[in-house]
Amino acid sequence: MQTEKWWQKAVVYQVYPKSFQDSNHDGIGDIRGIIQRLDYIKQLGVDVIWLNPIYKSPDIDGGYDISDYQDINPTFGSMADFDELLSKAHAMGLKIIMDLVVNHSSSQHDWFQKSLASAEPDNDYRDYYVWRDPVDGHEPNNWGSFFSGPAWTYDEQSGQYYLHLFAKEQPDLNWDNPKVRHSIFNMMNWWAAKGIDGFRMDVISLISKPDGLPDAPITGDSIFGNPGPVVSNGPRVHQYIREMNNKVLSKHDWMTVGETTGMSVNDAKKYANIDGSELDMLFQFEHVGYDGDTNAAQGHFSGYTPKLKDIRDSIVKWQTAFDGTGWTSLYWSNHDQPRAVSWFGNKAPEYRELSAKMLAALLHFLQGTPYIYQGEELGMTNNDAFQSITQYRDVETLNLYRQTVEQKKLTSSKEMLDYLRIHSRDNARTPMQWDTCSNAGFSDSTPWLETNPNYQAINAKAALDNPDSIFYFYQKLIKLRHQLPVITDGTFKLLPDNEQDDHIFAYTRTNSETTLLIIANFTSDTITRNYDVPKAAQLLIQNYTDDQETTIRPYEVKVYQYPTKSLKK
Ligand code: ISL
Ligand code: CA
Repeated sequence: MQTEKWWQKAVVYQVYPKSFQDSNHDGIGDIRGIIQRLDYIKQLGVDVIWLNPIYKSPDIDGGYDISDYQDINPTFGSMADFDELLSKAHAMGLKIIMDLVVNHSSSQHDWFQKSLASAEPDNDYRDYYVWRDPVDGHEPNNWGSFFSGPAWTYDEQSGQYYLHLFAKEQPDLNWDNPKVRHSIFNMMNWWAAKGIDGFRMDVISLISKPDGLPDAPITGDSIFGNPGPVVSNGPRVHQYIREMNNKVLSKHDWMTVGETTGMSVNDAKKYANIDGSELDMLFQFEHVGYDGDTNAAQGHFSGYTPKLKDIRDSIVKWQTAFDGTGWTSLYWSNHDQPRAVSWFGNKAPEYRELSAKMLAALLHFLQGTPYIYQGEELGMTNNDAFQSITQYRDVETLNLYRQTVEQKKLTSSKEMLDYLRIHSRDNARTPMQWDTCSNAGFSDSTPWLETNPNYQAINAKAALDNPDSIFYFYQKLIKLRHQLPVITDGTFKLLPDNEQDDHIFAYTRTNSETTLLIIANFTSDTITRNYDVPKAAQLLIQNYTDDQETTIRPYEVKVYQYPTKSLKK
């Protein structure tokens, strides 16, 4: 495997600016707040910061509704603040990648406002978006929005509908229009001139809509078709991304990561191919139980809980398929997912730190580029204090609640509230927990979203004061990745007999020099397993203080290192 690109050895730290650090007492995180905390990010040892959207936006969907791609949301600061952040980060050896949200814009974007103005052929901007006539007095097709309700909104003035796969304030851009592509590529090059280090590309697999916009299959008792499978990997998506590569990406030493939902390995390889003609890597969703989530939009709770076998099968599949043929990204959580320790680990006080470290090591010894979502390095959890819908802010959550409870698809709101405490995107968006001051040191005013009350125990200050903290465990993992080539270039192999194991995930990484053996207990059970560890093996990192060899304790993780040619004992 060729591992010469800087991003193949990099670790990324994801900052959700709204919830990271408030610097001006309005209860909302901002760019100056990030500047204040650069030392903390640097101390963790990561190489890159991915910023969720900070552009001008009415903020219907956490900034994923952009009204000006070349301006900063005043709530977050000014362009001068951004320039300062970028130059300070660079001076510290930290790169910054931005979020590129170009499947849709905000309905407040100038392009959409001009598009709305008239349906006459002389309106150049009409065709920037996807407009269709009604069919039999109804929506042009049966697509539902990913955020509940129909994917079409009617415009009285012109008598046409516009498409929005997400909220109605997020109209889909028409990528078939060369002017749209030209405008987007220009905008990207404008950011390149500022010196940013790449882009994370929001739902980039959805940009090419299928010809004729056919109805989508209806599942469950939904009245809408799910456009996901119909719109993903549309007919011209690779043509458009190659054009973007040609006109923008290939000109800069960037890293790019495409967010692509519902992707097979073979589909994914087309985007993240080794020849560099499209993107560097993707976020795919299989291991985070994406499919478990989508049922919720129909008011059905599949009861999906993460099972080791599913997660392991998925990881093995992606590790194996991409070995030598492409590059993947590695993550347990982000701003759309529940907190990793709550979903995959165990947040009970006796297991929280152990399971957070186990998850960290399990992921960080895989091949790919690891992403750490803010607070993951502290073992931050879902917010159990969310007891009422009035405490939530996320548009997906609120729409889902409206659709299921207020429209009486569910008889009680309790079921929904229980579901949201596990799955709502707001779990990941509660303010970063810095210390024991009021509002966790995030802000001295009431935060835009409630702080998780457990900040008294779980916070950055406590972590930095404790040499055994999850924070320092991540710091060590990141150092190891920088030091040991095998973590980047080694071949991944599941141990024989591990495929059906309900408790342990055990794999090796091997290059010509070094082999790493990773043994992780995904459960709270104590297990006996004999892994035939070579005599020459040394423990590289572990989350207990001793090695009981064949006895593997709750959430134990241990990583052995030995020369690849060492004899078995
Ligand atoms: O969040 C989800 C499930 O909880 C997904 O359906 C999510 O909407 C999908 O992964 C796309 O996410 C991205 O685009 C959205 C935005 O709301 C998300 O925050 C973003 O990550 C629309 O721009
Ligand atoms: Ca602020």
